[in-house]
Amino acid sequence: MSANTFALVVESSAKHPRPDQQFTYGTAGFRMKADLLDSVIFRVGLLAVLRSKSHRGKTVGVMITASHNPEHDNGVKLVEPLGEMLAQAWETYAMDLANAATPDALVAALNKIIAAENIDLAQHAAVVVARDTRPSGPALVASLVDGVKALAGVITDFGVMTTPQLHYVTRCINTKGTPDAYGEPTAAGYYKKLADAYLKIAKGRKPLSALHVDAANGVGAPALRELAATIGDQHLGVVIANDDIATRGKLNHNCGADFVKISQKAPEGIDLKPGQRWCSLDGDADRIVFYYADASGKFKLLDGDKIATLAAGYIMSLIREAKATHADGTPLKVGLVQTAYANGSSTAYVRDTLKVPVVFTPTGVKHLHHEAEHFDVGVYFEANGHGTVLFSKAAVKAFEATAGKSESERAALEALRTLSDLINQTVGDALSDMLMVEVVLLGTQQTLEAWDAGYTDLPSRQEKVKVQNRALFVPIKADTELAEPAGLQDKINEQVAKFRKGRCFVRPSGTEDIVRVYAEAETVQETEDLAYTVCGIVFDGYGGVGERPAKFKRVAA
Ligand code: NG1
Ligand code: ZN
Repeated sequence: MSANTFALVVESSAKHPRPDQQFTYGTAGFRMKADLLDSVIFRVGLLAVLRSKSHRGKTVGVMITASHNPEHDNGVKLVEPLGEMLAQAWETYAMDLANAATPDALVAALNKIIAAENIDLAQHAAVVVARDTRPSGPALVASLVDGVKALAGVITDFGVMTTPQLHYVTRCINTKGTPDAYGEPTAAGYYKKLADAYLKIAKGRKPLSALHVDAANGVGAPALRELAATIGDQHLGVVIANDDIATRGKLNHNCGADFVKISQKAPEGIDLKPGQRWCSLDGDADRIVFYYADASGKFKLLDGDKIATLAAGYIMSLIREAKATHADGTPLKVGLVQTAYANGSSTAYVRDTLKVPVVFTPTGVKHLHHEAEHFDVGVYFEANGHGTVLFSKAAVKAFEATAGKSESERAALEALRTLSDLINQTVGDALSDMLMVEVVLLGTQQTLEAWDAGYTDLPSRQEKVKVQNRALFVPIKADTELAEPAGLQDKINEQVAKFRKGRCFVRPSGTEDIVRVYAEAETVQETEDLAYTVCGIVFDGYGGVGERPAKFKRVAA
Protein backbone atom coordinates (compact mmCIF):
# COMPACT_ATOMS: atom_id res chain seq x y z
CA MET A 1 0.00 0.00 0.00
CA SER A 2 1.39 3.43 -0.88
CA ALA A 3 1.94 6.07 1.75
CA ASN A 4 -0.90 7.97 0.08
CA THR A 5 -3.46 5.50 1.36
CA PHE A 6 -2.28 6.45 4.80
CA ALA A 7 -2.09 10.20 4.29
CA LEU A 8 -4.69 10.79 7.00
CA VAL A 9 -2.95 8.36 9.37
CA VAL A 10 0.32 10.26 8.97
CA GLU A 11 -1.37 13.63 9.37
CA SER A 12 -3.38 12.59 12.45
CA SER A 13 -0.49 10.76 14.07
CA ALA A 14 1.47 14.02 14.10
CA LYS A 15 -1.15 15.28 16.58
CA HIS A 16 -0.41 12.30 18.82
CA PRO A 17 3.38 12.35 19.13
CA ARG A 18 5.04 9.27 20.56
CA PRO A 19 7.09 9.74 23.74
CA ASP A 20 10.52 8.15 23.87
CA GLN A 21 9.33 5.00 25.55
CA GLN A 22 9.00 1.29 24.87
CA PHE A 23 5.39 0.02 25.12
CA THR A 24 4.35 -3.54 25.98
CA TYR A 25 0.92 -5.13 25.51
CA GLY A 26 0.79 -7.22 28.69
CA THR A 27 -1.82 -9.37 30.43
CA ALA A 28 -4.04 -6.32 30.80
CA GLY A 29 -3.25 -4.57 27.50
CA PHE A 30 -1.18 -1.38 27.59
CA ARG A 31 -1.12 0.07 31.09
CA MET A 32 0.96 2.96 32.49
CA LYS A 33 0.85 6.61 33.61
CA ALA A 34 -2.07 8.15 31.75
CA ASP A 35 -0.01 11.04 30.35
CA LEU A 36 2.12 8.60 28.32
CA LEU A 37 -0.83 6.95 26.60
CA ASP A 38 -2.06 9.43 23.97
CA SER A 39 -0.03 8.05 21.04
CA VAL A 40 -0.57 4.45 22.12
CA ILE A 41 -4.33 4.83 22.18
CA PHE A 42 -4.41 6.64 18.84
CA ARG A 43 -2.55 3.65 17.39
CA VAL A 44 -4.85 1.18 19.15
CA GLY A 45 -7.61 2.96 17.20
CA LEU A 46 -5.79 2.06 13.98
CA LEU A 47 -5.35 -1.52 15.13
CA ALA A 48 -9.01 -1.86 16.18
CA VAL A 49 -10.06 -0.88 12.65
CA LEU A 50 -7.76 -3.50 11.13
CA ARG A 51 -9.01 -6.12 13.61
CA SER A 52 -12.62 -5.34 12.69
CA LYS A 53 -11.81 -5.55 8.97
CA SER A 54 -10.03 -8.88 9.54
CA HIS A 55 -13.26 -10.13 11.15
CA ARG A 56 -15.16 -8.99 8.04
CA GLY A 57 -16.61 -5.90 9.66
CA LYS A 58 -17.62 -7.42 12.99
CA THR A 59 -17.51 -4.91 15.85
CA VAL A 60 -14.39 -4.83 18.00
CA GLY A 61 -14.39 -3.43 21.56
CA VAL A 62 -11.91 -1.10 23.24
CA MET A 63 -11.89 -0.58 27.02
CA ILE A 64 -9.99 2.33 28.55
CA THR A 65 -9.19 1.48 32.15
CA ALA A 66 -6.38 0.74 34.58
CA SER A 67 -8.61 -1.39 36.78
CA HIS A 68 -7.37 -1.55 40.40
CA ASN A 69 -4.23 0.52 39.70
CA PRO A 70 -3.82 4.11 40.93
CA GLU A 71 -6.03 6.83 39.50
CA HIS A 72 -3.17 8.54 37.63
CA ASP A 73 -2.60 5.36 35.61
CA ASN A 74 -4.71 4.36 32.68
CA GLY A 75 -4.69 1.64 30.08
CA VAL A 76 -6.30 0.16 27.02
CA LYS A 77 -7.45 -3.32 26.09
CA LEU A 78 -8.97 -4.68 22.89
CA VAL A 79 -11.95 -7.01 22.96
CA GLU A 80 -12.73 -9.57 20.25
CA PRO A 81 -16.25 -9.70 18.71
CA LEU A 82 -17.59 -12.36 21.07
CA GLY A 83 -16.19 -10.57 24.11
CA GLU A 84 -12.93 -12.51 24.45
CA MET A 85 -9.49 -11.06 25.01
CA LEU A 86 -7.45 -10.06 21.97
CA ALA A 87 -5.87 -12.94 20.00
CA GLN A 88 -2.17 -13.42 20.78
CA ALA A 89 -0.75 -12.54 17.33
CA TRP A 90 -2.50 -9.20 17.50
CA GLU A 91 -0.75 -8.34 20.77
CA THR A 92 2.46 -8.32 18.75
CA TYR A 93 0.88 -6.10 16.10
CA ALA A 94 -0.29 -3.75 18.85
CA MET A 95 3.30 -3.41 20.07
CA ASP A 96 4.65 -2.96 16.54
CA LEU A 97 2.28 -0.02 16.03
CA ALA A 98 2.79 1.49 19.48
CA ASN A 99 6.57 1.38 19.16
CA ALA A 100 6.93 2.59 15.55
CA ALA A 101 9.30 5.54 15.92
CA THR A 102 8.61 7.50 12.70
CA PRO A 103 5.63 8.04 10.36
CA ASP A 104 7.33 5.74 7.84
CA ALA A 105 7.76 3.04 10.46
CA LEU A 106 4.09 3.39 11.44
CA VAL A 107 2.95 2.98 7.83
CA ALA A 108 5.31 0.01 7.42
CA ALA A 109 3.86 -1.61 10.56
CA LEU A 110 0.32 -1.12 9.22
CA ASN A 111 1.29 -2.63 5.88
CA LYS A 112 2.88 -5.59 7.64
CA ILE A 113 -0.36 -6.37 9.49
CA ILE A 114 -2.48 -5.89 6.36
CA ALA A 115 -0.29 -8.32 4.44
CA ALA A 116 0.04 -10.89 7.23
CA GLU A 117 -3.70 -10.98 7.88
CA ASN A 118 -4.73 -10.56 4.25
CA ILE A 119 -6.92 -7.57 5.11
CA ASP A 120 -9.21 -5.94 2.56
CA LEU A 121 -8.96 -2.22 3.33
CA ALA A 122 -12.25 -1.59 1.53
CA GLN A 123 -14.04 -3.68 4.17
CA HIS A 124 -16.31 -1.76 6.61
CA ALA A 125 -15.00 -1.48 10.20
CA ALA A 126 -16.84 -0.86 13.47
CA VAL A 127 -15.44 -0.17 16.93
CA VAL A 128 -17.12 0.41 20.31
CA VAL A 129 -15.38 2.08 23.23
CA ALA A 130 -16.09 2.58 26.93
CA ARG A 131 -14.02 3.94 29.80
CA ASP A 132 -13.93 3.80 33.58
CA THR A 133 -14.26 6.92 35.76
CA ARG A 134 -10.62 8.05 35.56
CA PRO A 135 -10.24 11.79 34.86
CA SER A 136 -7.85 10.98 32.00
CA GLY A 137 -10.52 8.90 30.23
CA PRO A 138 -12.30 11.46 27.99
CA ALA A 139 -9.09 12.74 26.36
CA LEU A 140 -7.95 9.18 25.70
CA VAL A 141 -11.28 8.31 24.10
CA ALA A 142 -10.71 11.33 21.81
CA SER A 143 -7.28 9.92 20.85
CA LEU A 144 -8.91 6.60 20.04
CA VAL A 145 -11.61 8.27 17.92
CA ASP A 146 -8.87 10.03 15.92
CA GLY A 147 -7.17 6.69 15.27
CA VAL A 148 -10.36 4.92 14.20
CA LYS A 149 -11.32 7.79 11.89
CA ALA A 150 -7.85 7.96 10.35
CA LEU A 151 -8.58 4.53 8.84
CA ALA A 152 -12.23 5.39 8.08
CA GLY A 153 -13.72 3.16 10.78
CA VAL A 154 -17.05 3.87 12.51
CA ILE A 155 -16.89 4.27 16.27
CA THR A 156 -19.60 4.26 18.95
CA ASP A 157 -18.77 5.68 22.37
CA PHE A 158 -20.63 4.00 25.26
CA GLY A 159 -19.23 6.50 27.78
CA VAL A 160 -18.55 5.26 31.32
CA MET A 161 -19.08 1.51 31.76
CA THR A 162 -17.60 -1.36 33.72
CA THR A 163 -15.12 -3.52 31.80
CA PRO A 164 -17.50 -6.52 31.74
CA GLN A 165 -20.30 -4.29 30.40
CA LEU A 166 -18.10 -3.33 27.44
CA HIS A 167 -17.40 -7.03 26.80
CA TYR A 168 -21.14 -7.68 27.08
CA VAL A 169 -22.22 -5.00 24.58
CA THR A 170 -19.53 -6.09 22.13
CA ARG A 171 -20.84 -9.65 22.18
CA CYS A 172 -24.48 -8.49 21.96
CA ILE A 173 -23.83 -6.33 18.90
CA ASN A 174 -22.12 -9.18 17.08
CA THR A 175 -24.72 -11.84 17.93
CA LYS A 176 -27.85 -9.73 17.50
CA GLY A 177 -30.47 -11.50 15.40
CA THR A 178 -28.61 -14.85 15.48
CA PRO A 179 -29.47 -18.01 17.46
CA ASP A 180 -26.61 -17.05 19.81
CA ALA A 181 -28.07 -13.60 20.57
CA TYR A 182 -26.64 -12.59 23.95
CA GLY A 183 -28.89 -9.65 24.88
CA GLU A 184 -29.65 -5.99 24.15
CA PRO A 185 -26.40 -4.14 23.39
CA THR A 186 -26.96 -1.38 25.96
CA ALA A 187 -26.23 -0.82 29.63
CA ALA A 188 -29.98 -1.13 30.29
CA GLY A 189 -29.99 -4.48 28.45
CA TYR A 190 -27.15 -5.67 30.68
CA TYR A 191 -29.00 -4.75 33.89
CA LYS A 192 -32.17 -6.38 32.64
CA LYS A 193 -30.44 -9.61 31.68
CA LEU A 194 -28.81 -9.95 35.11
CA ALA A 195 -31.90 -8.80 37.02
CA ASP A 196 -34.26 -11.16 35.17
CA ALA A 197 -32.00 -14.15 35.83
CA TYR A 198 -31.45 -13.21 39.48
CA LEU A 199 -35.16 -12.67 40.12
CA LYS A 200 -36.07 -16.06 38.66
CA ILE A 201 -34.14 -17.64 41.52
CA ALA A 202 -34.55 -15.05 44.26
CA LYS A 203 -38.32 -14.50 44.06
CA GLY A 204 -40.10 -16.47 46.71
CA ARG A 205 -36.91 -17.00 48.74
CA LYS A 206 -36.29 -15.41 52.12
CA PRO A 207 -34.05 -12.39 51.41
CA LEU A 208 -30.62 -12.33 53.04
CA SER A 209 -29.47 -9.42 55.18
CA ALA A 210 -28.18 -6.35 53.31
CA LEU A 211 -24.94 -6.69 51.38
CA HIS A 212 -22.51 -3.82 51.98
CA VAL A 213 -20.51 -3.07 48.86
CA ASP A 214 -17.26 -1.07 48.73
CA ALA A 215 -17.30 0.22 45.14
CA ALA A 216 -13.67 1.48 45.23
CA ASN A 217 -14.97 4.97 44.34
CA GLY A 218 -15.23 3.75 40.78
CA VAL A 219 -17.63 2.85 38.00
CA GLY A 220 -19.00 -0.06 40.02
CA ALA A 221 -20.88 2.44 42.20
CA PRO A 222 -23.23 3.89 39.55
CA ALA A 223 -23.45 0.52 37.81
CA LEU A 224 -24.47 -1.29 40.97
CA ARG A 225 -26.99 1.43 41.79
CA GLU A 226 -28.64 0.86 38.39
CA LEU A 227 -28.53 -2.90 38.77
CA ALA A 228 -30.02 -2.82 42.27
CA ALA A 229 -32.79 -0.47 41.09
CA THR A 230 -33.61 -2.86 38.23
CA ILE A 231 -33.79 -5.80 40.67
CA GLY A 232 -35.78 -3.97 43.35
CA ASP A 233 -34.84 -3.66 47.00
CA GLN A 234 -37.35 -6.26 48.21
CA HIS A 235 -35.18 -8.94 46.57
CA LEU A 236 -31.66 -7.54 47.01
CA GLY A 237 -30.65 -5.15 49.74
CA VAL A 238 -27.38 -3.38 48.96
CA VAL A 239 -25.69 -0.57 50.83
CA ILE A 240 -23.01 1.06 48.68
CA ALA A 241 -19.91 2.51 50.37
CA ASN A 242 -17.01 4.28 48.62
CA ASP A 243 -19.19 5.57 45.81
CA ASP A 244 -17.50 8.97 45.36
CA ILE A 245 -16.53 9.13 41.71
CA ALA A 246 -16.44 12.94 41.62
CA THR A 247 -13.55 13.65 43.99
CA ARG A 248 -10.08 13.30 42.47
CA GLY A 249 -7.66 10.89 44.07
CA LYS A 250 -10.21 8.58 45.65
CA LEU A 251 -10.44 5.82 43.05
CA ASN A 252 -8.97 2.59 44.50
CA HIS A 253 -7.30 4.63 47.25
CA ASN A 254 -7.12 2.46 50.38
CA CYS A 255 -10.22 0.66 49.21
CA GLY A 256 -11.45 -1.77 46.58
CA ALA A 257 -10.89 -5.49 45.96
CA ASP A 258 -7.13 -5.28 45.37
CA PHE A 259 -6.46 -3.26 48.52
CA VAL A 260 -8.55 -5.66 50.61
CA LYS A 261 -6.98 -8.81 49.13
CA ILE A 262 -3.36 -7.64 49.34
CA SER A 263 -3.50 -5.94 52.73
CA GLN A 264 -5.89 -8.56 54.13
CA LYS A 265 -7.95 -5.94 55.89
CA ALA A 266 -11.15 -3.97 55.41
CA PRO A 267 -11.10 -0.80 53.29
CA GLU A 268 -10.20 2.31 55.24
CA GLY A 269 -13.03 4.46 56.55
CA ILE A 270 -15.68 1.76 56.81
CA ASP A 271 -17.11 0.35 59.98
CA LEU A 272 -17.03 -3.45 59.65
CA LYS A 273 -19.28 -4.92 62.33
CA PRO A 274 -19.68 -8.60 63.22
CA GLY A 275 -22.82 -9.96 61.56
CA GLN A 276 -22.55 -7.67 58.51
CA ARG A 277 -21.93 -9.00 55.00
CA TRP A 278 -19.37 -7.06 52.94
CA CYS A 279 -17.74 -7.19 49.54
CA SER A 280 -15.34 -4.97 47.56
CA LEU A 281 -15.23 -4.33 43.82
CA ASP A 282 -12.18 -3.05 41.97
CA GLY A 283 -11.96 0.16 39.92
CA ASP A 284 -13.51 -1.26 36.74
CA ALA A 285 -15.80 -3.78 38.50
CA ASP A 286 -14.38 -7.01 37.12
CA ARG A 287 -13.05 -8.27 40.47
CA ILE A 288 -14.86 -8.95 43.73
CA VAL A 289 -13.91 -10.29 47.16
CA PHE A 290 -16.18 -10.82 50.19
CA TYR A 291 -15.40 -10.44 53.89
CA TYR A 292 -16.85 -10.23 57.38
CA ALA A 293 -15.76 -9.79 60.97
CA ASP A 294 -16.08 -12.88 63.15
CA ALA A 295 -17.61 -12.77 66.63
CA SER A 296 -14.32 -11.53 68.08
CA GLY A 297 -14.13 -8.78 65.45
CA LYS A 298 -11.37 -10.46 63.44
CA PHE A 299 -11.31 -9.66 59.70
CA LYS A 300 -12.04 -12.71 57.52
CA LEU A 301 -11.54 -12.70 53.77
CA LEU A 302 -13.48 -14.73 51.19
CA ASP A 303 -11.37 -14.31 48.07
CA GLY A 304 -11.58 -15.62 44.51
CA ASP A 305 -10.60 -19.12 45.66
CA LYS A 306 -13.51 -19.18 48.11
CA ILE A 307 -15.90 -17.89 45.43
CA ALA A 308 -14.73 -20.61 43.05
CA THR A 309 -15.24 -23.37 45.60
CA LEU A 310 -18.67 -22.01 46.55
CA ALA A 311 -19.76 -21.92 42.91
CA ALA A 312 -18.28 -25.31 42.01
CA GLY A 313 -19.82 -27.02 45.07
CA TYR A 314 -23.25 -25.54 44.39
CA ILE A 315 -23.30 -26.26 40.66
CA MET A 316 -22.12 -29.83 41.26
CA SER A 317 -24.95 -30.38 43.73
CA LEU A 318 -27.47 -28.98 41.23
CA ILE A 319 -26.16 -31.25 38.47
CA ARG A 320 -26.45 -34.26 40.78
CA GLU A 321 -29.93 -33.23 41.87
CA ALA A 322 -31.05 -32.62 38.28
CA LYS A 323 -29.51 -35.88 37.06
CA ALA A 324 -28.27 -33.86 34.07
CA THR A 325 -25.99 -35.75 31.68
CA HIS A 326 -24.98 -35.61 28.03
CA ALA A 327 -27.50 -37.13 25.60
CA ASP A 328 -25.53 -40.41 25.62
CA GLY A 329 -25.66 -40.59 29.41
CA THR A 330 -22.03 -39.60 30.03
CA PRO A 331 -21.58 -37.26 32.99
CA LEU A 332 -20.98 -33.53 32.52
CA LYS A 333 -17.33 -32.65 33.15
CA VAL A 334 -16.94 -30.06 35.90
CA GLY A 335 -13.48 -28.57 36.43
CA LEU A 336 -11.79 -25.75 38.28
CA VAL A 337 -8.94 -23.61 37.00
CA GLN A 338 -6.52 -21.83 39.32
CA THR A 339 -3.18 -20.05 39.22
CA ALA A 340 -0.13 -20.32 41.45
CA TYR A 341 -1.67 -17.58 43.62
CA ALA A 342 -4.50 -19.90 44.70
CA ASN A 343 -4.24 -20.72 48.38
CA GLY A 344 -2.89 -24.26 48.87
CA SER A 345 -5.81 -25.09 51.18
CA SER A 346 -8.31 -24.24 48.45
CA THR A 347 -6.63 -26.59 45.98
CA ALA A 348 -6.65 -29.42 48.52
CA TYR A 349 -10.31 -28.76 49.33
CA VAL A 350 -11.35 -28.81 45.67
CA ARG A 351 -9.48 -32.04 44.98
CA ASP A 352 -10.12 -33.94 48.20
CA THR A 353 -13.53 -32.75 49.38
CA LEU A 354 -15.34 -31.48 46.29
CA LYS A 355 -13.55 -34.11 44.19
CA VAL A 356 -13.35 -31.74 41.24
CA PRO A 357 -10.27 -31.80 38.98
CA VAL A 358 -8.03 -28.72 39.23
CA VAL A 359 -5.92 -27.34 36.39
CA PHE A 360 -3.22 -24.69 36.83
CA THR A 361 -2.37 -21.99 34.28
CA PRO A 362 0.01 -19.05 34.21
CA THR A 363 -1.31 -15.80 35.72
CA GLY A 364 -3.74 -13.75 33.64
CA VAL A 365 -7.40 -14.47 32.98
CA LYS A 366 -7.00 -15.21 29.31
CA HIS A 367 -5.07 -18.37 30.26
CA LEU A 368 -7.67 -19.42 32.80
CA HIS A 369 -10.56 -18.68 30.46
CA HIS A 370 -9.02 -20.80 27.74
CA GLU A 371 -8.50 -23.79 30.08
CA ALA A 372 -12.01 -23.49 31.51
CA GLU A 373 -13.42 -23.90 28.00
CA HIS A 374 -12.25 -27.52 28.06
CA PHE A 375 -14.92 -28.44 30.63
CA ASP A 376 -18.73 -28.59 30.42
CA VAL A 377 -18.77 -26.43 33.51
CA GLY A 378 -15.44 -24.63 33.84
CA VAL A 379 -15.06 -22.60 37.02
CA TYR A 380 -12.11 -20.23 36.97
CA PHE A 381 -11.07 -17.60 39.46
CA GLU A 382 -7.87 -15.83 40.28
CA ALA A 383 -7.33 -15.52 44.03
CA ASN A 384 -7.73 -11.74 43.57
CA GLY A 385 -11.42 -12.22 42.75
CA HIS A 386 -11.38 -12.13 38.96
CA GLY A 387 -13.23 -15.01 37.37
CA THR A 388 -16.41 -16.60 36.17
CA VAL A 389 -18.05 -19.93 35.36
CA LEU A 390 -18.26 -21.06 31.74
CA PHE A 391 -20.97 -23.43 30.52
CA SER A 392 -20.23 -25.36 27.32
CA LYS A 393 -22.84 -25.50 24.56
CA ALA A 394 -23.26 -29.18 25.38
CA ALA A 395 -23.96 -28.39 29.03
CA VAL A 396 -26.57 -25.76 28.17
CA LYS A 397 -28.13 -28.27 25.78
CA ALA A 398 -28.20 -30.91 28.51
CA PHE A 399 -29.96 -28.51 30.91
CA GLU A 400 -32.52 -27.74 28.21
CA ALA A 401 -33.03 -31.28 26.92
CA THR A 402 -33.34 -33.02 30.29
CA ALA A 403 -37.02 -33.24 31.27
CA GLY A 404 -36.70 -33.78 35.00
CA LYS A 405 -38.74 -36.57 36.57
CA SER A 406 -39.55 -34.95 39.91
CA GLU A 407 -40.25 -31.47 41.20
CA SER A 408 -36.75 -31.26 42.72
CA GLU A 409 -35.11 -32.40 39.48
CA ARG A 410 -37.03 -29.80 37.51
CA ALA A 411 -36.15 -27.06 40.02
CA ALA A 412 -32.45 -27.94 39.82
CA LEU A 413 -32.55 -27.87 36.02
CA GLU A 414 -34.27 -24.49 36.05
CA ALA A 415 -31.61 -23.19 38.46
CA LEU A 416 -28.83 -24.43 36.16
CA ARG A 417 -30.41 -22.77 33.11
CA THR A 418 -30.81 -19.55 35.01
CA LEU A 419 -27.22 -19.61 36.27
CA SER A 420 -25.96 -19.86 32.69
CA ASP A 421 -27.78 -16.56 32.01
CA LEU A 422 -26.81 -14.91 35.27
CA ILE A 423 -23.10 -15.65 35.00
CA ASN A 424 -21.23 -13.51 32.47
CA GLN A 425 -19.93 -15.87 29.79
CA THR A 426 -17.51 -13.38 28.25
CA VAL A 427 -15.28 -12.38 31.15
CA GLY A 428 -15.02 -12.17 34.94
CA ASP A 429 -17.63 -9.68 36.14
CA ALA A 430 -17.89 -8.41 39.72
CA LEU A 431 -21.61 -7.58 39.51
CA SER A 432 -22.55 -10.88 37.90
CA ASP A 433 -20.32 -12.77 40.36
CA MET A 434 -21.90 -10.86 43.25
CA LEU A 435 -25.37 -12.03 42.16
CA MET A 436 -24.05 -15.58 41.63
CA VAL A 437 -22.77 -15.65 45.22
CA GLU A 438 -26.06 -14.21 46.49
CA VAL A 439 -28.02 -16.88 44.62
CA VAL A 440 -25.91 -19.67 46.13
CA LEU A 441 -26.20 -18.22 49.62
CA LEU A 442 -29.95 -17.72 49.14
CA GLY A 443 -30.36 -21.29 47.93
CA THR A 444 -28.53 -22.68 50.93
CA GLN A 445 -29.43 -19.86 53.38
CA GLN A 446 -25.76 -19.70 54.33
CA THR A 447 -24.02 -16.96 56.28
CA LEU A 448 -20.55 -15.80 55.21
CA GLU A 449 -19.16 -17.70 58.23
CA ALA A 450 -20.80 -20.92 57.08
CA TRP A 451 -19.40 -20.43 53.57
CA ASP A 452 -15.97 -19.72 55.06
CA ALA A 453 -16.05 -22.91 57.14
CA GLY A 454 -15.40 -25.16 54.11
CA TYR A 455 -11.63 -24.85 54.54
CA THR A 456 -9.14 -22.62 56.34
CA ASP A 457 -6.73 -20.61 54.22
CA LEU A 458 -3.03 -21.07 54.87
CA PRO A 459 -1.47 -17.74 55.84
CA SER A 460 -0.23 -16.05 52.67
CA ARG A 461 1.69 -12.93 51.69
CA GLN A 462 2.14 -11.11 48.42
CA GLU A 463 4.95 -8.58 48.06
CA LYS A 464 6.49 -6.44 45.32
CA VAL A 465 10.18 -5.90 44.64
CA LYS A 466 11.36 -3.09 42.37
CA VAL A 467 14.17 -4.30 40.11
CA GLN A 468 16.22 -2.82 37.29
CA ASN A 469 14.94 -5.22 34.66
CA ARG A 470 12.04 -7.51 35.34
CA ALA A 471 12.43 -9.11 31.89
CA LEU A 472 15.43 -11.03 33.34
CA PHE A 473 12.97 -13.10 35.39
CA VAL A 474 11.65 -15.95 33.25
CA PRO A 475 8.82 -17.96 34.79
CA ILE A 476 8.05 -21.61 33.93
CA LYS A 477 5.67 -24.33 35.15
CA ALA A 478 2.59 -22.08 35.32
CA ASP A 479 4.58 -19.37 37.10
CA THR A 480 5.57 -21.62 40.01
CA GLU A 481 9.30 -21.56 39.21
CA LEU A 482 11.91 -19.40 37.50
CA ALA A 483 14.14 -20.67 34.69
CA GLU A 484 16.16 -17.45 34.93
CA PRO A 485 18.08 -15.69 36.42
CA ALA A 486 20.31 -18.73 36.83
CA GLY A 487 20.60 -19.91 40.42
CA LEU A 488 17.75 -17.90 41.90
CA GLN A 489 15.27 -20.79 41.93
CA ASP A 490 17.72 -22.93 43.92
CA LYS A 491 18.02 -20.17 46.50
CA ILE A 492 14.23 -19.92 46.77
CA ASN A 493 13.92 -23.71 47.16
CA GLU A 494 16.54 -23.67 49.89
CA GLN A 495 14.45 -21.18 51.89
CA VAL A 496 11.12 -22.90 51.25
CA ALA A 497 12.53 -26.16 52.64
CA LYS A 498 13.04 -24.47 56.03
CA PHE A 499 9.32 -23.76 56.55
CA ARG A 500 6.41 -25.99 57.47
CA LYS A 501 3.93 -26.06 54.57
CA GLY A 502 6.22 -23.57 52.85
CA ARG A 503 5.55 -22.51 49.27
CA CYS A 504 7.03 -19.50 47.54
CA PHE A 505 7.45 -18.26 43.99
CA VAL A 506 8.70 -15.17 42.20
CA ARG A 507 7.46 -13.87 38.84
CA PRO A 508 7.62 -10.63 36.87
CA SER A 509 4.36 -8.66 36.88
CA GLY A 510 2.70 -8.26 33.51
CA THR A 511 1.00 -5.03 34.54
CA GLU A 512 3.50 -3.19 36.77
CA ASP A 513 7.24 -2.59 36.60
CA ILE A 514 8.05 -4.92 39.51
CA VAL A 515 8.47 -8.59 40.35
CA ARG A 516 5.98 -10.23 42.69
CA VAL A 517 6.90 -12.54 45.56
CA TYR A 518 4.23 -14.89 46.93
CA ALA A 519 4.67 -17.01 50.04
CA GLU A 520 2.60 -19.41 52.11
CA ALA A 521 3.46 -21.29 55.31
CA GLU A 522 1.97 -22.82 58.43
CA THR A 523 1.83 -19.61 60.48
CA VAL A 524 1.63 -15.90 59.77
CA GLN A 525 5.08 -15.41 61.28
CA GLU A 526 6.65 -18.12 59.14
CA THR A 527 4.89 -16.79 56.05
CA GLU A 528 6.30 -13.31 56.64
CA ASP A 529 9.77 -14.71 57.32
CA LEU A 530 9.70 -16.67 54.07
CA ALA A 531 8.30 -13.80 51.99
CA TYR A 532 10.70 -11.17 53.34
CA THR A 533 13.69 -13.50 53.07
CA VAL A 534 12.99 -14.16 49.40
CA CYS A 535 12.29 -10.45 48.81
CA GLY A 536 15.70 -9.73 50.32
CA ILE A 537 17.40 -12.34 48.12
CA VAL A 538 15.82 -10.82 44.99
CA PHE A 539 16.52 -7.24 45.99
CA ASP A 540 20.12 -7.79 47.06
CA GLY A 541 21.23 -10.20 44.37
CA TYR A 542 19.07 -9.51 41.35
CA GLY A 543 18.98 -5.80 40.70
CA GLY A 544 16.81 -4.23 43.40
CA VAL A 545 16.37 -0.50 42.86
CA GLY A 546 15.38 2.41 45.10
CA GLU A 547 15.37 2.35 48.85
CA ARG A 548 15.65 -1.13 50.35
CA PRO A 549 12.48 -1.79 52.40
CA ALA A 550 13.47 -2.35 56.04
CA LYS A 551 11.27 -5.43 56.33
CA PHE A 552 13.27 -7.33 53.66
CA LYS A 553 15.56 -9.84 55.38
CA ARG A 554 19.24 -10.36 54.65
CA VAL A 555 20.62 -13.83 54.07
CA ALA A 556 24.18 -14.48 55.18
CA ALA A 557 26.37 -15.30 52.17
P1 NG1 B 1 0.36 -9.17 37.20
O1 NG1 B 1 0.66 -7.72 37.42
O2 NG1 B 1 0.92 -9.78 35.96
O3 NG1 B 1 0.62 -9.97 38.44
C1 NG1 B 1 -2.23 -8.77 37.79
C2 NG1 B 1 -2.84 -9.93 38.53
C3 NG1 B 1 -3.37 -10.94 37.52
C4 NG1 B 1 -4.35 -10.30 36.55
C5 NG1 B 1 -3.71 -9.05 35.94
C6 NG1 B 1 -4.67 -8.29 35.05
C7 NG1 B 1 -2.16 -10.94 40.64
C8 NG1 B 1 -1.08 -11.57 41.40
N1 NG1 B 1 -1.87 -10.59 39.39
O4 NG1 B 1 -1.23 -9.28 36.95
O5 NG1 B 1 -3.96 -12.00 38.20
O6 NG1 B 1 -5.56 -10.00 37.19
O7 NG1 B 1 -3.22 -8.16 36.96
O8 NG1 B 1 -5.37 -7.30 35.67
O9 NG1 B 1 -3.27 -10.79 41.16
ZN1 ZN C 1 -10.30 -4.83 37.17
